Amino acid sequence: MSDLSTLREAVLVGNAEGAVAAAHVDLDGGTTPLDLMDQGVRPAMAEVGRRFEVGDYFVPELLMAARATKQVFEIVRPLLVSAGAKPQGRVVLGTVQGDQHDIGKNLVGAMLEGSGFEVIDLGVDVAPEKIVQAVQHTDVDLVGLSSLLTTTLAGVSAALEALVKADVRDHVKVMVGGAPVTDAFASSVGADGYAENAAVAVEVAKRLVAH
Ligand code: HCB
Repeated sequence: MSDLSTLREAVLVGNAEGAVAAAHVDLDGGTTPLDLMDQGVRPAMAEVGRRFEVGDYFVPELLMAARATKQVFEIVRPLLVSAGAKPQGRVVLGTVQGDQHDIGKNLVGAMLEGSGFEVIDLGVDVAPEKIVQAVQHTDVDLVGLSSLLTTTLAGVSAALEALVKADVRDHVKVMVGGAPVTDAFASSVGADGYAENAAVAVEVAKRLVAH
């Protein structure tokens, strides 16, 4: 596997063309699609976040890095999905209300699809009622919620509360993830599982639908 430094640097400076070119070189050199995202793109995005936090980067830099990441993901997604296995279950995915971040959710979705899950992606800024409707109207095994902002962690609990209130909480398992989410938070809001990355999300999903 290459050291992915060219890819990381391109993402970091928001050079989409350079990131795509580096991704092709890395994949041709034997890097797996998942390693490309988890060990190349993800650390670069963490550094983008750090620079934003300390005031070196502003929203335009975040957007440029996100654009570079999305273009890399366009190459990676079909590779992850074509790895497909036997049907595992149906998952509803969504980024919670008030939150627009979707790169991590999309990666989780592609990995789940690649592992044989059917994924219904509700998108970003998903209201609790929309999650309830998806569970009521579709035969869903698992709900996967994503939250990237500390301010939208409340959206995770709101979604879980809405499922309880609609009397459908027992019909599905719920997995949660995203940068500010922790195992302790997941337990505190009554989720069934927590995943810190897309590979773990697949393991957690498999475990939860098996019970
Ligand atoms: Co955003 N942003 N952002 N942002 N952003 C973060 C999240 C900060 C941490 C940056 C920082 O300050 N260090 C910060 C949040 C601070 C906080 O709440 N504690 C922040 C902020 C403040 C904001 C705005 C408020 C900025 C502003 O406007 N002033 C604003 C909010 C907009 C909104 O949502 N309402 C904002 C906007 C943006 C964009 C639009 C510019 C862009 C998002 C583009 C997009 O997603 N389409 C953006 C980005 C790119 C980031 C960072 C830099 C990267 C996020 C990312 O894509 N990571 C992020 C910094 C960071 O996270 N370190 C920063 C890469 C993916 C692959 O990792 O962790 O998302 P991931 O997903 C993993 C993992 O968590 C898990 O698996 C994934 C794959 O391995 N997982 C799940 C995720 N979801 C799961 C669900 C499951 O069920 C299971 C597992």
